Amino acid sequence: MNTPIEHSDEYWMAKALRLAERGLYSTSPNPRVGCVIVKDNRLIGEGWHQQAGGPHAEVHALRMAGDQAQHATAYVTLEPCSHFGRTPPCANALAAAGVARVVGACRDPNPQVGGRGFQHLRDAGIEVTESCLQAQAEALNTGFIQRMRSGLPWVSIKLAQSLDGRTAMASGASQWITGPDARRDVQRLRARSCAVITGASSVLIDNPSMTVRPAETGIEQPEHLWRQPLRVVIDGQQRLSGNEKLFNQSGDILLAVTDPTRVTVQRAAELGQLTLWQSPPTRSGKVDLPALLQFLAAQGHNEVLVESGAHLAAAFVESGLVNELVLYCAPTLLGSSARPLLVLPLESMQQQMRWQWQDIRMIGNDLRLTLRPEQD
Ligand code: AOF
Ligand code: ZN
Repeated sequence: MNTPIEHSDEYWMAKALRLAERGLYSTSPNPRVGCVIVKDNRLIGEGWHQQAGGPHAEVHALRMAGDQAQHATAYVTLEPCSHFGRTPPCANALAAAGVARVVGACRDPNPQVGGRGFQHLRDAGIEVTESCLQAQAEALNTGFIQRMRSGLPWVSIKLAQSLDGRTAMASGASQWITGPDARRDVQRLRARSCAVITGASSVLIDNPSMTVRPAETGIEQPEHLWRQPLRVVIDGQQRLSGNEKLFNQSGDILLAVTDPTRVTVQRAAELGQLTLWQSPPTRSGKVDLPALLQFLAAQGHNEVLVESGAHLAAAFVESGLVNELVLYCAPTLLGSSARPLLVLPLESMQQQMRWQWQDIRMIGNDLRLTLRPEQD
């Protein structure tokens, strides 16, 4: 008889990571977390965190394992929590269930946890192994980790360009440069984001709804887990009237303004879905983007997606607070009078802004290029 192969810690952690990924579109402001419980080389429990306020991944997995959890090994993609939040500490639950060993992928950067979860387990006599598939686990929660460490959300800018680097005709017309598959991919980007930011110019030109349309995403998840990202509209000059499409779609809106006494948007305010955010004064008289991002992080927003025109996108890039560019490139030429990708008046080679390729793939008939700022 063949002896079954003893699976490695990485094998089981990879399973836990796949479970965590199921929470990609639903856990915010909480992180995406998965857990499997293994005994005698057999999976006896599994779970993933679905929604803030609901049970953590470990609790689901322990429930499934029942009494078998005694002397078993638990694989968790994030350090088990040690605090009483909306739910009681998972470190206590693992110890109470008699688990013998815990393998963790990464530490919880939440200052309420920050190593105390692992310490609690060790104090309870449980063997703890850390940093198993750490990079993969951290990649799943870049937004949560950054918010906890720096008080800023993870900022992605999505742009769609032609082969010659243009984003719209001189008139502003841009529908459509990329194909339906790329646009579906953008829906998925929105769906995983906590907030989507746009500017008044884009609203006036494109009249977008800025919503997630579940049927268009191709994402399969239970109905109750769907949520809409907060729609943030930067309207420093108060150019919007309130008759634009996005104000008439249900879902929360944050209007970032410089002078709230001049706000004319009434309808959404009457519907109770509009909040005003007044920017602190800046020298340029424009909305203070770093302050806006700090505010969003303080409200629990892990990942924000900027979907705007060439001016606002450039202002975000210049702020130095962009973590990722997601650039959809269509195989079409829009010509030299069409609009540039970013309005960045750079003059010398010393001023160039270099990026690093993170990922390149085809989405339908377009390319999706993902880049991150070059680290010095
Ligand atoms: C875990 N397992 O599955 C998750 C954890 O308000 P609560 O009780 O949901 O706590 C939220 C915090 O718990 C969150 O900020 C993060 O530090 C941790 N999330 N921890 O052990 C999980 N989702
Ligand atoms: Zn927990």
